[in-house]
Amino acid sequence: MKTDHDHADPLQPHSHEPNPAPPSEDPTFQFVSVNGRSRPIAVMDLQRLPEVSISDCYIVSTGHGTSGPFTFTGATLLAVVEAFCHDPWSEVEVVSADGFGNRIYASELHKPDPAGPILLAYAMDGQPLTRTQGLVRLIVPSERDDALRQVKWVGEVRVVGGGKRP
Ligand SMILES: Nc1nc2c(c(=O)[nH]1)N[C@H]1C(S)=C(S)[C@@H](COP(=O)(O)O)O[C@H]1N2
Ligand SMILES: [Mo]
Repeated sequence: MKTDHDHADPLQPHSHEPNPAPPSEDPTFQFVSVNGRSRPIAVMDLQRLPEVSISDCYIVSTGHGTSGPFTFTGATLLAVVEAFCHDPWSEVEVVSADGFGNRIYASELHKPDPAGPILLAYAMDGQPLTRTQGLVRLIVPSERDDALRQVKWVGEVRVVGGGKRP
């Protein structure tokens, strides 16, 4: 039987691994714009954008249970894309150095779920995220599917140009 996870997109993985071994100690990630230009973004750059905190976030995993509730703090992914990309765009790929990643559609950013907007979080419960916790982490407040969208150690944010549709 086909399930939601039966597709070829590696950014919508069907297997899930908590992967407790962080690939890097450096929270800086590369922002790749629609035109292919790449620039590094450090936590300090995220902190210049409006600070958003979302309470009652859970990291849901079948493997090791559910943890939380946490309050994650960061910049919204929408604010990051709008600050650093000035071309029309339709999707954002958020990928970790370990290859784990997620695809986010513009519609999800423009019409946030009632659970809260999608964040690039740099703090949890008022403390900077540690290497083990994910340094800069994608937080998708609405996601309850084995934490498949809660990308730790964001290494690259790639903006995909307009024209593509979910
Ligand atoms: N970079 C990266 N992020 C990841 C994963 C991963 O393998 N690599 N696994 C995901 C899965 S399946 C789970 S259950 C959670 C575990 O997060 P935790 O260590 O905060 O509980 O991280 C998610 N984010
Ligand atoms: Mo998971």
